[in-house]
Amino acid sequence: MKKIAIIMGSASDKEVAAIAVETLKSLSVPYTVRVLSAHRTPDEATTFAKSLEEDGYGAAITIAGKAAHLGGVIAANTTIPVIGIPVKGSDLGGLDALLSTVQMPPGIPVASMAINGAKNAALFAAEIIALSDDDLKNRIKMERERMRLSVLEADKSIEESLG
Ligand code: RP5
Repeated sequence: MKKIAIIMGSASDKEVAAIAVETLKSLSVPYTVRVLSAHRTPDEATTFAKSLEEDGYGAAITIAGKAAHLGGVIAANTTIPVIGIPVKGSDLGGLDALLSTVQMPPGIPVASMAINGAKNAALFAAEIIALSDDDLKNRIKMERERMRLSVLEADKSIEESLG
């Protein structure tokens, strides 16, 4: 199975990365986690991005706050799909990172998730890998079924308590 690369711009993004890791683990998707900064370690980030495809990665998740250029830098150096998670910072609430991630110039796409949207980033990356892996596709479908049943259960208990 292809692997997912999870790249965070700083160790301070660890809590967001942990949610992506937990989601990939629950689907038994192999992953690697790195701290690589577009600004502080640009050479290392570029080198890692350039080797993604030959190292067996099928998608990359980038996690960055503030002037979040990490997704763009990784995407500029690989043709595997890049999914960006803008991180909520203390000053602008993550709007800065959201706009930096989503407003890529035509030609180098980054699929931006919501601010701190680590769960959906991991699910989206897993769906990309699942295009060529039916077992993984079934595990994703089972997870959706579990969600459906939990909403039905919530509906039932709300009816009992407030209905
Ligand atoms: C970004 O700047 C990182 O992704 C992080 O979200 C933010 C702040 O980084 P630190 O100053 O906490 O290292 O590059």
